[in-house]
Amino acid sequence: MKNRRDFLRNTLGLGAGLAAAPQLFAAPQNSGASMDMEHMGHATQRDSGAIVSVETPDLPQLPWRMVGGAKEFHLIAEPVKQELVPGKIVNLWGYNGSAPGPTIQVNQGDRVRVIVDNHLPEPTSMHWHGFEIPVDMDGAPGSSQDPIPPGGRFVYEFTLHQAGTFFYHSHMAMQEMMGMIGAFIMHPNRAYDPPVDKDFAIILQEYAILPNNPIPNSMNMEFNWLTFNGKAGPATTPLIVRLNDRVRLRLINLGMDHHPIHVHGHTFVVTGTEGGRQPKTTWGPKNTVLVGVAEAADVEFAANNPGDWMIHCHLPHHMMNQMSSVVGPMTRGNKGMTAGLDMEEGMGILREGHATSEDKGPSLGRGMGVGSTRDHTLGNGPLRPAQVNRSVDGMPGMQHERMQMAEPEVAKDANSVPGFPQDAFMEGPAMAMDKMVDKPENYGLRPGWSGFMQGMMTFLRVLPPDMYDKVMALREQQKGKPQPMQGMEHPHHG
Ligand SMILES: [Cu+2]
Repeated sequence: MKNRRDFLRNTLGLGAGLAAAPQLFAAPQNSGASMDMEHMGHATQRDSGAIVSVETPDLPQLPWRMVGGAKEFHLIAEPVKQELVPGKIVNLWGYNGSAPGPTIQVNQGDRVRVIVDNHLPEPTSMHWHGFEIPVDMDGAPGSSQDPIPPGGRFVYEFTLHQAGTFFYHSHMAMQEMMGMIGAFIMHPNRAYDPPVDKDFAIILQEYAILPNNPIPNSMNMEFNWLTFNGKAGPATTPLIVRLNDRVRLRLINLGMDHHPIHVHGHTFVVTGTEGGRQPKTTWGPKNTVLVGVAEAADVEFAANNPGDWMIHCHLPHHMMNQMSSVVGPMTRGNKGMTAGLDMEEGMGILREGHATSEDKGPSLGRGMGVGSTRDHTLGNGPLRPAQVNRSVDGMPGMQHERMQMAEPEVAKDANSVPGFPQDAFMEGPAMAMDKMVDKPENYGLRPGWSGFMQGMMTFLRVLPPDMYDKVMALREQQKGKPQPMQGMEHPHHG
């Protein structure tokens, strides 16, 4: 019973549109009706043995329609505005309004057509990473095809015999660093053994974005914004699973760094790579998997340990937001660095002293972006709520929600300890913004949790049945409603 028909039944649920079922993943049909991929996101039946749809938190699914015997998708390469965390809206390049672009899901054996329109101001080309397809569909600009000019279109079409975690991306190197990638999941003809109840995909990316500049520096190699599916903690949406679910997590990396992704509280096995399913003889216990550049890693585990567990890159600098010494005015004692220093100092490569010292110390600017809009020095001693609220008032788009300020607890003689401060002002209660990132998936988290979530970080929430049902009900209520970030207004419409 591990076949597509079961998948359809589980995806749609009984009575949830059986008439539409043939359009979903299986039989070709020619109506050309648009797909409602929303239905794919919540296969709630736990009939093990079925293939479940892959969820990509914080990213949309790409709908398709059947045209001339092929599943036809439409991708538009274009500049996008991506909100990494509340208030940090940056100019990236992506597909169909987001970076990464929407997730494509198909079945092994499908005939697939992808229409790619280039709405960028320069040529682009789409590469299908790892696909065994004819070379003229490979998207290598200059060798397999002419680049797609601005305003141009290229139609890719191929039959897919592979299965696994794949991705699509621009084959222009700098465009990759502007965000141009998306997940491309090829479901196998039969569910893998053992089958999973929940299947998630997370794309790992990194950007160099200085405070006050909304455009990433794609030439830079010092990355200070690290994202899961285009969001940095605490704006990442947690993975919600029911206690004792079997879970697959598909990690995809396209950037300049390799990321050791660590899952708390559970032991997993690596069941797949960017090349597809790996034989069971290779599965050994792990809790961290190094996802190299251009690689994918599928990991699977039994979510048998209840709690809100972190999933994060373990590179220390990838567990922070806006990690940068170039925070200009954010310094200690009103006498620190000003903006616009030379590169050595500007990049935190100091000739003397240490980067977190009294004189040089970057402060809140390394955190959530609050304060980086200031244009004069601001003491970074234990910050007081009034100071932060004044700072927040100066940020465009902010309404009434505030960061939940609390003074960090430091020892009386803290300043006499060489190296102090390290994390005292960079994470913790002073950085909490629970309300600003409020969403159903965050329901019931420990108050103040958001102060400790930055960079490539999210939660695996292993919930007992009642709590799981509660979160799912909240999520269902929110469906169809506009979902502005609380505490934010969005001036960037139209
Ligand atoms: Cu990392």
